[in-house]
Amino acid sequence: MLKKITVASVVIAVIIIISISLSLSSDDVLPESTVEETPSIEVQADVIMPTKVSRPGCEETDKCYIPSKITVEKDSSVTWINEDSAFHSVTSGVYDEPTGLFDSGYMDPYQTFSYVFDTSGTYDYYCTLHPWMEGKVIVE
Ligand SMILES: [Cu+2]
Repeated sequence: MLKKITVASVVIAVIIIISISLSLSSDDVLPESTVEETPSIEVQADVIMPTKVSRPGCEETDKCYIPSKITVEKDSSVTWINEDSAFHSVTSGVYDEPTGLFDSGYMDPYQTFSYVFDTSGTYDYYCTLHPWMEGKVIVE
């Protein structure tokens, strides 16, 4: 009985030592990455790509980009942020027919993309990876 308890406490001690050393080593890595990522968290985005839009369904409630339609004044910039865990893009035009005006390329999670609209008009955009993701910028 006593031997079992001793073995068990040795196992627990080893687990504790391993978890402490793991948390110490991850603490060593954290400060650097935290410093670099802080600015992007403070970015105020105008349009959000929310979670789970990489699967169809968001188009039914028009929430693949939130808001899916945004109106700005001429010479204003619009900033998008990818809050999903999957890649997305902000690409001018409609699916398979990009206009070439702007294209974010594949955006990593929490990456942002901005574009300044210097001409009035209505600009459709979409995600090159997910055909159901569509949005619109209206420039007045
Ligand atoms: Cu997408």
